Amino acid sequence: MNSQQIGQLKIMREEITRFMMKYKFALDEMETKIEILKEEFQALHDYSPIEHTKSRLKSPESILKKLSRKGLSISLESCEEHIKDIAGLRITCSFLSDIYKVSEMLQRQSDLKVLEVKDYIKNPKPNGYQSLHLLLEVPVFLSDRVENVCVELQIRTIAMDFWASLEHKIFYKYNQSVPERLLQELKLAADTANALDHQMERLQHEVQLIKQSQPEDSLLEELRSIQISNQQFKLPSGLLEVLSKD
Ligand code: 0O2
Repeated sequence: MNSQQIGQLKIMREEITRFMMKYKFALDEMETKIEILKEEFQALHDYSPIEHTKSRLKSPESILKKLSRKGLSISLESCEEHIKDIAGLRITCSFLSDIYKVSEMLQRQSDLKVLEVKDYIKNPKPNGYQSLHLLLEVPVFLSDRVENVCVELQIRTIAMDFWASLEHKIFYKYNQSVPERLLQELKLAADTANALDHQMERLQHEVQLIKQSQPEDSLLEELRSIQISNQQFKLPSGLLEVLSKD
């Protein structure tokens, strides 16, 4: 490689780094938002609808492959315009209804712009794939400008995630040409996962009802303390009397 080519490589590397960084920052912003929702819910409702989150940046190699597969031109502008999952974030929820709760909470945030919603739960893919997909535009405040960056968000239950991870592995193992019998079994497994999600949803409602009819003593004990993150605070005794005087 001659010195001119090395110079060009240096410039290209810097451009790609800048380009990828803004997607990484958009993921950081989203992860903070989700962590806040999670902690707030946990503190106020003693329960979090979010089990865990996972984020990833698409590798330059996968981005290139996707552009070629779609017959698109190879440039950073083309990536930005056509590849919407460079920044990908997956939220795994405990229950089906939590998926829509989390999605609504995020869609209500005024700094986020919803570009697209694909509901593969109401309309599962023919293979049985289920998840709620959102394309969101996130403002990223850089040193000299604000960039609106696209993030693909997938929200699913633990059962949906379990199925999708296995299906993904099987597809890779068979290099996409999966035997018909396996495809049918995968579809059956997706139906089972779906039935499990509905059963868990019903159980969760029952547990909520039991919690509401908790004995007064243990309820009072619970109401006398506040848990914020990993700190627990006891409310001062006599606080209710002091407050009710005002
Ligand atoms: P990876 O490695 O997870 O990133 P697109 O291909 O994104 O331009 P499309 O089809 O409109 O176009 O996207 P869609 O339907 O929103 O789905 C994109 C992502 O959803 C996939 O990303 C997967 O992560 C997931 N997904 C969609 N369908 C399936 C499925 O049938 N099985 C599994 N396991 N995952 C699915 P990538 O880029 O394919 O992969």
